Amino acid sequence: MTPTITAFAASPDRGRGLARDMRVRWALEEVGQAYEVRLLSFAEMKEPAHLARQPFGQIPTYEEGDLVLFETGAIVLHIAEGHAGLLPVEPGARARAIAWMFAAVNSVEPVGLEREACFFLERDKSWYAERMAMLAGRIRDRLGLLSRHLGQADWLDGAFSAGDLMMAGVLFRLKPTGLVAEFANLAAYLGRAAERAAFQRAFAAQMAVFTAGQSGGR
Ligand code: GTB
Repeated sequence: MTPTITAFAASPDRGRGLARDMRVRWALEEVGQAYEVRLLSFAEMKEPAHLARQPFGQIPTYEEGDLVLFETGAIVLHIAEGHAGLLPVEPGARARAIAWMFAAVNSVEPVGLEREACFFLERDKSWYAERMAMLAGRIRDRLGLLSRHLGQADWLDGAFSAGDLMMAGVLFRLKPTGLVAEFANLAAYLGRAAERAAFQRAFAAQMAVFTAGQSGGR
């Protein structure tokens, strides 16, 4: 059964691959699973039909027959559990790969989101510059420890896994801050992830939505 995901009809990132449907598209591409996309306007995201899929009125969601899922991490885990290629078979390595998925969204993404919220919502405050510097410091601390763990390895724990997919997804969104580039091994890690053919296909697919929107078609 071909799953359907939801994505922004008009992503504010203008096709830069920063919205979270990118991670789901990438996971589906990694495992070779075709998918369909339901594009939603911001108004449609808050309507009952979408709130039934995603209680917070956000994208992405994932539908496969009767199963409706939200939360990127849960969706990527479901995809990884249903197909070979994104999770190791050995139970210990599999559990560690899942731990890295959680680390991406629980230990690294939140510091980036705090900075983003400050950037978008608190620019008019007298303490803006000071807070931004403090939040950049927090990101730097997290990335420094991640960099220390990665060392000279290609991936976080053995072969590329859903843990790397989620971590690279988080780092990709942090890239415009310039903070990832401060850590050469993390910049190279992200480069390796983005060079993967599946990433490239996912990126092109979300960019095509933006391009179609620009030309008036869909
Ligand atoms: N925890 C949820 C998950 O992981 O699935 C979070 C989902 C989420 O934040 N979705 C965002 C959304 O629907 C899109 S990805 N926002 C609309 C709303 O809340 O009303 C976040 C995002 C949005 C825009 C950019 N951008 O333009 O650069 C980047 C990332």
